[in-house]
Amino acid sequence: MVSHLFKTPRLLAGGMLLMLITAGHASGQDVQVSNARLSLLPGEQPGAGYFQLHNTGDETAVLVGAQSEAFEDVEIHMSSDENGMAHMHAMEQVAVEAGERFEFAPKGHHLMFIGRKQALAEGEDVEVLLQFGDEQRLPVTFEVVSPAAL
Ligand SMILES: [Cu+2]
Repeated sequence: MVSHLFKTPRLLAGGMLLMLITAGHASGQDVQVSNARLSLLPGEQPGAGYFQLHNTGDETAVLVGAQSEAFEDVEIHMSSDENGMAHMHAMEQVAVEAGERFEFAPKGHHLMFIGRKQALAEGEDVEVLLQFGDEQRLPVTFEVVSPAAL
């Protein structure tokens, strides 16, 4: 997490210098997304997007939203289990600290793809634009998968 802040003063100074040099660069460019897949249920039900987000930058990356031409709306959701009942609710944002990885996974955080605008089949690609708090946008290709494949 933030353990690098407590290393020797020399390393700390080096880190601060690095931060000064990279200041002005957007953290959105320092975010890598892998294993992006979109699980589609039949009919009009929304799809769920899962992926791993790796913040390789020096600043906290804050995911604030997403959009896709293939859907009317994309929301950030978090699933939870309350008294044995599965719930999910929308989240304003998800913050990933510098150097951290964050998993959007079944039963946890996910992107909810609402209002499909076009037919999508397993194996097809869906282009999604992830939006970060510093106005950066990161295009990510999600592969459509069956819920059974997760
Ligand atoms: Cu959801």
